[in-house]
Amino acid sequence: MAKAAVKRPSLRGRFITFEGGEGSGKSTQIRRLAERLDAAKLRAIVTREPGGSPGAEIIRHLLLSGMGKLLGPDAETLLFAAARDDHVRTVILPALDQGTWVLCDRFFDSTRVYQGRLGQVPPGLVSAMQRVTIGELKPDLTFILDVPVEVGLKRAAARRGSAAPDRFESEDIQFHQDLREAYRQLAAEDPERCVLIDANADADRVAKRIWTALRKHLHAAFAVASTA
Ligand code: Z5A
Repeated sequence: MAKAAVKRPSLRGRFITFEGGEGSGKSTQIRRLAERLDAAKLRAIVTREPGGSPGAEIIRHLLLSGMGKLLGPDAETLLFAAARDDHVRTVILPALDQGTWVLCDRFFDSTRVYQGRLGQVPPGLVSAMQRVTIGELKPDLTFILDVPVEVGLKRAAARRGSAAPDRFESEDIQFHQDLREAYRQLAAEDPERCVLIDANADADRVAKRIWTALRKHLHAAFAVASTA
């Protein structure tokens, strides 16, 4: 007798992005999550934007040096888009298609927040870039790490030591406050995909919050897929 078909979530890898302001702890938490997935025998890669592929890393260098800023906000946005296009085509999509999880430090939400909401690049340009670079690709889950501005800047300054601040680290305090607010708004507008994580705690505690949220989200996604 034929078995009743059980619908399962597809074998495509999961796409998880991390967002947040300066020094919010994204890189630290991505590493922690990758270790946990590894212990759970799930294949995952860690990548970042801007960058993540050889071509995009060259553009990253230009952007963080401040070269993009000199060209003006629209051209700088195009540079972020060019880097993303290469990264998505050569790294993210092939990995997801092979069933590998992709953990990405920043993605399209950074363009929406930094260039769109704060940089005042016209929404039409931001959405056109989204269509061209990522099409239908959307993260399955986005963690937005939230810390008070002073805490994030203090952490970033301690890590930087005597090195010069980069293009974004050099922005004034008001910029960083607006940034935090824009991310909190984003989380409120898209609660199915975005989880706001209180990241003003020690790294172990933040990692626990992320793991709990991930399990909850996956449980919900599995339940939806098996009743669809
Ligand atoms: N950008 C954009 O404008 N548009 C776009 O489309 C994209 C990006 C994709 C890339 O910067 C810049 O590009 C970014 C936005 C812009 N601008 N900024 N700023 P980046 O890649 O060089 O840096 P970042 O993404 O901002 O991350 P970060 O500054 O490296 O910080 P982080 O990854 O969030 O934090 P971390 O490295 O994990 O931690 C920072 C320090 O704090 C470090 O010493 C840790 O050991 C410490 N830390 C971490 N967690 C904790 C806790 N819980 N307690 C205490 N200390 C901690």
